[in-house]
Amino acid sequence: MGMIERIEEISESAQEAVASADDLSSLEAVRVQFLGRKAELTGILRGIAELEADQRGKVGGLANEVRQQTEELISSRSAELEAAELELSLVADSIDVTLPGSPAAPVGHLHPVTRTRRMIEDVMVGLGYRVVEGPEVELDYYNFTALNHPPDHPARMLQDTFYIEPSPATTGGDRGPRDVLLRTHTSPMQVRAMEASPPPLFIIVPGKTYRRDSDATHSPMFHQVEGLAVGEGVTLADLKGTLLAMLREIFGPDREIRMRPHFFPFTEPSVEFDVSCFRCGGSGSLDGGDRCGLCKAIGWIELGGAGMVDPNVFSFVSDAGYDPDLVSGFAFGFGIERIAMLRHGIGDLRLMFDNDLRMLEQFS
Ligand code: FA5
Repeated sequence: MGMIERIEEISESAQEAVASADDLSSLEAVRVQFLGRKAELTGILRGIAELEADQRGKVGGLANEVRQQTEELISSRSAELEAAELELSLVADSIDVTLPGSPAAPVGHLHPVTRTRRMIEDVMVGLGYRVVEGPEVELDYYNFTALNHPPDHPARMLQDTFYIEPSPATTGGDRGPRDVLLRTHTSPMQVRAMEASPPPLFIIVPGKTYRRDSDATHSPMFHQVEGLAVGEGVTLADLKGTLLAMLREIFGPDREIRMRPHFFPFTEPSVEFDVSCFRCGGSGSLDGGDRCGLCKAIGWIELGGAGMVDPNVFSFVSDAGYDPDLVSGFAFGFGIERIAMLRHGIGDLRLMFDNDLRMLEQFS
């Protein structure tokens, strides 16, 4: 076979190979095969000089023409394949903007106790009170002694209180086995706050408290909010007005409150305070005449304890400027769970701490 025929054959196979390359990498293989350094056509072109003189022009001309043609074929095929690949990837990556968006990742929400605590804080900050917090691991001195609990007071008993073995490393070895405890109420912060700032003082203290209790309305860990107002001429009437304003914000503008005589070692006089029932409006019976189950037909719901700060308590903070002849004050304390249960109609306090999402998700 002559050179010319061979070049024509190469040309044909190159055309077929280019046409059948169906992606860019097989096209590159075709280019190497027909135009690369070791390709037959490259060899022919390289050997032109050695040909007979009458062959050189024809063979050289044809070989160059075929080479050029093949280059052009490859580059136009390459453009075609690139366009097709782009098209494919556009289709594969396309986003249907008409589809509904993915639902937002579920975010958590606040626990009913936290929501209720924040609501109480908002109301009290609105009345000019400062929110302060104190230690949950407390000294007997603040939890009991400085709050005028005599040494044999029943609240100090092991059955009521969680005592903590004091660690000599943190207490310097000078604390006995009954000196450190989990605070049983938020009242110890009354004394700590008065030690820290002179009167007038208006604070509320939300926080965790601990007692050896467990039933449908009592849990070993629960939350209280303490309130303390000390200044010149503060009276029991101020206490009643403050509680009324707070409870109307929480339970509605038609609520009334009442105070009943009670006893706490650190207030004198002491009261328990009730809010008029917001289900029956205080009448004890519902519209259809049924007995109101929320207040047990009493018309009032008990919320917490309060009273005028006992002068003996001031004597523990006289160095900080609390002179019972010059200042007076009131204090109150109540359970946050109790308020949350009433607001949301939750029947068992323990549900708050079971962490059952079926219950908690109802408050999102
Ligand atoms: C006190 O703790 C006083 N420190 C309140 C006080 C403050 C009086 C300032 C005077 C001046 P009491 O033990 O009654 O009082 O508790 C107050 C409220 O805490 C109760 O009305 C109740 O709502 C809540 N409470 C008490 N024990 C538990 C418990 N185990 N679980 C849930 N809530 C509780």
